[in-house]
Amino acid sequence: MKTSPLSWSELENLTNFNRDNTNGQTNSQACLRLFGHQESDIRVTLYRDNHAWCPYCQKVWLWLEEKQIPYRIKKVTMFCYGEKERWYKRIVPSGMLPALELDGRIITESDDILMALEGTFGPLNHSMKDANVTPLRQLERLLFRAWCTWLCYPTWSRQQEQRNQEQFVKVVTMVEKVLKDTPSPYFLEEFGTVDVIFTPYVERMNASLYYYKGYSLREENEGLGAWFEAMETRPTYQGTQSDFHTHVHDLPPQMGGCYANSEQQTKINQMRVDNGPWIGLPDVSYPEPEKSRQEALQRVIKHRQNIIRVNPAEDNLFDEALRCALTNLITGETCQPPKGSDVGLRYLRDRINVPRDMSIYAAKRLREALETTANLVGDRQGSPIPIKHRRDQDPVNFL
Ligand SMILES: N[C@@H](CCC(=O)N[C@@H](CS)C(=O)NCC(=O)O)C(=O)O
Repeated sequence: MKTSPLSWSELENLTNFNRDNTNGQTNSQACLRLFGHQESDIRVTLYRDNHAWCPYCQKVWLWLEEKQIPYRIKKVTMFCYGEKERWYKRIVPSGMLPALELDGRIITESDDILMALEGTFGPLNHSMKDANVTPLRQLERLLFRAWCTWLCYPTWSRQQEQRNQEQFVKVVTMVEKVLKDTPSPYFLEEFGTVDVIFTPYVERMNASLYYYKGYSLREENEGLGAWFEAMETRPTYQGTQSDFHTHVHDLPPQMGGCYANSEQQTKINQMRVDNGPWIGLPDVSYPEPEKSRQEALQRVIKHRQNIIRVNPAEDNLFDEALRCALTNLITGETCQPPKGSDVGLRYLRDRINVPRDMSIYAAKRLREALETTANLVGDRQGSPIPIKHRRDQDPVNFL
């Protein structure tokens, strides 16, 4: 059944998504995390990137959340999507992220940050220097290098592509053996530092290899599959977790390029990640939270003026089209958008970021509603997502 678009105030009445960003579950929007402490107890400030794209920042972020250390968050722009803040360059002249201020002292390099944190607050179950941890940290770097070699360099022959894949799979087999030899789904006998260290890049490997190489890391490897599932039982991980769509399009400018192979499976996976359906992709396996649609609605309502302003479509036209999509999102009814709005709807569909804007299921539902609504008026795509930079995501437009 087709319906007419709800007004902004009607839409507002249909969401009561509410989260205490400061003391509640891990989330990307908070600038202060207290875990029930007083602000005066804070000894730590984490400088991380605005969009939660930086893997080294995710490592420190996850550690702080797991240990429930009260901290402030200051968000900084990465070179690939905007201008580095001058105030940050005064603190860290290279502009590199993450950085941490601990009792007034600035520390850079994520491993040094974790070591300083554990020196002050105690280790996250295992110390970075533990004899069992050191070889696993080396294994993580080995896996990282094999992934980069496969993903980030063009190949000139099928054999070369195959060799790079085999080299990666060889290291994955070593990872699988470690996971199999422990009594828990984690890297050691219980969750700890090592899992935090593996998380950012294994998450990015899972996304990028699915999309660029037709290879599903999580589904093809039992140990890693079980590890992902165990990680997803942790609200800390859920709060920092990104999705396939976000990663496959944030990685190319950060990595200096991601190169697709010519497998049929790669084409199928690319279609699916870009055009949906997004529910059911192997980027998440915990059950969908009840309020995912409400979360998506609440987040769009909050930023609607900027969302409409940056959209290439004319403001009034896009305002109506967006309300059509949101009406579909929250009521399930299809709602005919104005002619010519397919481009604008798909432009937004392609620029929802997880977890920056909303959590993983909320984003999937919002993309689905935008696509369903766009499909009622046409099949034109939004302007292509750039691969050399992501200035289309400059946060100054959302201040
Ligand atoms: N070895 C460093 C690497 C940090 C790093 O490469 N950070 C990147 C982001 S992932 C960065 O800040 N690049 C500058 C920028 O993108 O603005 C660490 O472990 O902290």
